[in-house]
Amino acid sequence: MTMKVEAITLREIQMPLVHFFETSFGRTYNRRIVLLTAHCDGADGWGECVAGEGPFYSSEGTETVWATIKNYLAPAVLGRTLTSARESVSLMARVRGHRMAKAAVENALWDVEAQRTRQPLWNLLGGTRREVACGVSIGIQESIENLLEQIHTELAAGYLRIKVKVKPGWDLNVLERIRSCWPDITLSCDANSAYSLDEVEHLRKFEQFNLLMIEQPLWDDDIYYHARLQLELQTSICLDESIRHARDAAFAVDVGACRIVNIKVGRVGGFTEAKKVHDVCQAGGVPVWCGGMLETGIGRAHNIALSTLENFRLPGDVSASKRYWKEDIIEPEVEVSRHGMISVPDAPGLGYRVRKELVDKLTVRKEMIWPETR
Ligand code: OSB
Ligand code: MG
Repeated sequence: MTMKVEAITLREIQMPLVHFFETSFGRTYNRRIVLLTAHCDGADGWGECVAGEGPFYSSEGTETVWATIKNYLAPAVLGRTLTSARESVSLMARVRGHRMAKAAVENALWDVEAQRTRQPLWNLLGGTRREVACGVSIGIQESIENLLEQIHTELAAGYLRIKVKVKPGWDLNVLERIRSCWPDITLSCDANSAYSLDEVEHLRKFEQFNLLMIEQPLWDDDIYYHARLQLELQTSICLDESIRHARDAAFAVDVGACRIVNIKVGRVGGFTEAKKVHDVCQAGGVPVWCGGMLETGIGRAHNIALSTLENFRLPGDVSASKRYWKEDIIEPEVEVSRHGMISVPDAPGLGYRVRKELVDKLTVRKEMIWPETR
């Protein structure tokens, strides 16, 4: 199998969220998402860039991703004939950082490779699970009552783990109320770096709520101080932002900075690196789960495929399309069973059909990029 990267289409689509999503770094109502199509000998592969609108979760945002793909990443792969999607990694390696932009390109090529070799993406990635376990991530709300109502709805829908966003002022009071309603549910929290090391005594108070984990309590670029904090806490720390690649994962596992890792394929720069992070964690006895970035169905399909790997042992943040979108851009939409599971599709490639007419309707800019004529 070979695939020649003949052209790449970049698009920005805009989609309003069904409900705003608030974290310790800000609130989002409308997503501005960069989608990418790799055109290779008659096969079209889809990638979704998971960068946020602005550089708040990470340094990337809709605008930087567009410019980086257009000016550097697309030219690095266009006109090349590849024997696997993995080969695109070394072609793009000259560009430092910009991992979410790289992942959009690489992951579209994995879709092409899966289609061309007539297998579902999960199988090409080396997955084994036929269904994946789902949790939900619930943002900061206008009131605790609103939050409790949402948790009630998600538990009734069957989700297996509730994660709530926390920040100073929206933490102990919130966890207290949740636990008084539901003493036994699997519960975790995500601080998105809202605390610092002088708040160890405050973080110690989280222990009473019997959390599955505390996600990214400290700085987004830190591993060492998380190790210091983990020594002080019984509750497992999970790292998200801090893990940019497999070396970070190896460091974090070695120094005991976390006992759980959140893998986001965009954050680590694509499927090739995500698989390495998975393997490093597995070898170190650290279970992983798949994070989410408010993706459309395309990113969601990629996340589902990744979650079939063996060491994805905990429920992920990958949940049903309808929690985010009035109408998703894939068919069928992602649905979650009464038991909180997504069944993994078997069709070649993504396993879902991209609704191109709807994508066109949502597109606010589009550019097709061709190989530079030399
Ligand atoms: O930290 O996991 C995070 C959303 C945007 C940015 C960062 C995060 C999140 C989520 C939402 O938690 C996960 C999802 O439902 O897609
Ligand atoms: Mg997180």
